[in-house]
Amino acid sequence: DDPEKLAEFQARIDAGEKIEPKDWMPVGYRKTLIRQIGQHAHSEIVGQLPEGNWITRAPTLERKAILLAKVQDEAGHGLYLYCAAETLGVSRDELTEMLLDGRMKYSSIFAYPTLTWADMGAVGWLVDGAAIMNQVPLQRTSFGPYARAMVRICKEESFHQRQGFDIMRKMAGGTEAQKRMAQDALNRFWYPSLMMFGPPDADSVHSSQSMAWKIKMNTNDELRQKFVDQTVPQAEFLGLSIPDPDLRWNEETGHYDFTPPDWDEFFAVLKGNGPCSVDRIATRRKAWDDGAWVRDGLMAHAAKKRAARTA
Ligand code: FAQ
Repeated sequence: DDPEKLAEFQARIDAGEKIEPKDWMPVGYRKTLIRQIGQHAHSEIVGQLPEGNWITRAPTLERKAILLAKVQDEAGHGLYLYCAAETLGVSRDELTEMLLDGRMKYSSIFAYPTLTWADMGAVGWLVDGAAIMNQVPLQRTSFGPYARAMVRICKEESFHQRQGFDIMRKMAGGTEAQKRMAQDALNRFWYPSLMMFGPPDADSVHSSQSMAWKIKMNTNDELRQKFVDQTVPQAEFLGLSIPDPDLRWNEETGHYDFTPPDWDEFFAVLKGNGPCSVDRIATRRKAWDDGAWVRDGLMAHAAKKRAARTA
């Protein structure tokens, strides 16, 4: 990249200007955005699977309708994000192929199974809670299409988080067996939720450049701490305990001290060795292959229309 153009670009970022698709941008900026927005889109789409698993088994018609709407929202989020990525010159087909052949990732959280109905509560409360914590600052991210997609996504995520908390409240205030299910869901989802914010800052390869470009607005550890500080009082309100015996309020720092996740487990999940990793990609591959005739049909129809117009 031309150093003069780079300096001009950085000055625009520093002045808080939005970068739009047709503007000049450094190769690395474009590449980082395609990676982050693409992985975010994949996460929304793969993220439908653990919850989709419970649509037919929701305990009431009302819960079923709510869950169905939530899962549909995740599909919508994936689509806005793929569109934002496409403005950078990559196609949805290429992004999907990169997910399926392992060149792109999706959020580690979705490599974990959803075993009981209480997990729908834990996913909404903790997973959407962590997603919002990360995405609210991204509304101010420097790339216009990404920032604008985040505005709508955050509104919907905040509804999702509240529906999850509502399930937890019902379960935690229910029978002994229901309370046990709620506690078990919290036990299993706590650490995977903390991992969603990414590796510790010292191991975060992209953070410093991404923050200089305002692609990321906070470090991984900052957001993780904010999430813990927000979530512990909510667990107390529910009468549930966070599965961390060393968790305590630190008067001096004004934050909770907590035991960090098992980072070996996190890196194993990133390599595709999570409990549901193989299944998630196989499901995505099947959906992609099964949909080929629809994509082919649409392309053939568009070509026919084009030919009719030019004839
Ligand atoms: N999972 O240098 P960093 C949702 C990778 S919300 C997998 O720190 P970065 C809503 C990272 O890609 C979930 N991989 O990376 C929903 C990099 O590898 P690479 C999605 C992870 O990008 C709720 C390497 O580790 N949200 O879906 C993870 O600066 C309920 C080094 O890490 C977003 O994507 C991870 N957790 O920071 C849907 C938000 N963490 O690419 C359904 C936007 C790190 O070089 C139901 N993304 N890696 O091969 C971000 O804010 C950032 O990308 C971070 C990671 C913070 C996730």
